[in-house]
Amino acid sequence: MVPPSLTLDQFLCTHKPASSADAWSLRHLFASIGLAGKRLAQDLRRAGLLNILGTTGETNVQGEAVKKLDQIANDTFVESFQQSKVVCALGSEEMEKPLLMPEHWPNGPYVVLIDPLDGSSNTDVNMPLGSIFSIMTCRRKDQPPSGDDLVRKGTEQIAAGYLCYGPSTMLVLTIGQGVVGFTLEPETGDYLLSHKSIRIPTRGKVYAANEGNYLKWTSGMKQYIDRLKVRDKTAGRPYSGRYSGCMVADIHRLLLNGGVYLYPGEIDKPEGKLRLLYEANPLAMVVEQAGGAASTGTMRIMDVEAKMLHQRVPLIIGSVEDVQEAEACIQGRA
Ligand code: AFP
Repeated sequence: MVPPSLTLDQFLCTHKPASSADAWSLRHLFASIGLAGKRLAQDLRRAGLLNILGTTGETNVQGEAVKKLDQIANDTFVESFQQSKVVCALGSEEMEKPLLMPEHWPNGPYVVLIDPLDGSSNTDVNMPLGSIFSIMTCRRKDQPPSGDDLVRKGTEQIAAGYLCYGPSTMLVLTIGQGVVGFTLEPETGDYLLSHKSIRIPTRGKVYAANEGNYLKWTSGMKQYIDRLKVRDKTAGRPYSGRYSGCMVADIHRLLLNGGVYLYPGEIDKPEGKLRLLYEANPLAMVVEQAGGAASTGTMRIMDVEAKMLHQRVPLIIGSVEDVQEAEACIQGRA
């Protein structure tokens, strides 16, 4: 008889985080992330029936039209973290300013950054979506959190991960001891351990990039993408293009099969589109913990100095050899 899979909570009871984080409060934090994910997955499954497609008519701090589901996702996570009482500061793609909860401090030591709904352009067309989270602890033990507690290097993360809303809902996470994946069992509402130790292959056969931006790219970036299309049996080329509009779904594919996702800087916009603190840093921690790499094209993502809550950064992420090759082209060394 197949032994039953561990639940998320059982896993966190039996696996100590690499950091000194308190296991009880970390379980509580992940339970609140899991709960928000379940509620969101339920809404997404019935979105077309609930009048929650389309936009709210507002524009967010990124200058993007806010989708109703963006707002619902943000509210769902905020509510879950407030109920958990273990989060004392929260930053979100959908909130211009951080949400400080000093009433939860010091017993609630966690500082969390989220992209509540990744891939918003997919909401109304029933395509994959995701939620991304980055977890740190309050820097100072002697004073309640401030906004600065959120704006820190990726190397200060103690845990990170994402929810992927695809044919099944998955929660993929790291607590600094490798990467694991849980699949949501809709019947019982449990997250069950389905991927015990995710290791990304050192090289892949797939690339994910919005080639509609090709003419805006630097010559090094163009050279790299052109190279992936040239037949070369030994290097397993040409690579296949797979770009879903949802970075979480694209990176989930790479984690399991290898390859590279690229949202590079552009000649007129060298910082690119993606946000450092709640998109690039958490996915970089997950991919590195799985044996992969994450770069700006010239430096490691998690070493990037954090200066602003909604700071943007170019992102090249995936299999080590693919990222190194992209860096070599971008830096004119290839
Ligand atoms: P949204 O969540 O604002 O749709 O952005 C999604 C995303 O951050 C990432 O998930 C996609 O890979 C990328 O941006 C899509 O951007 P383009 O539409 O410019 O290709």
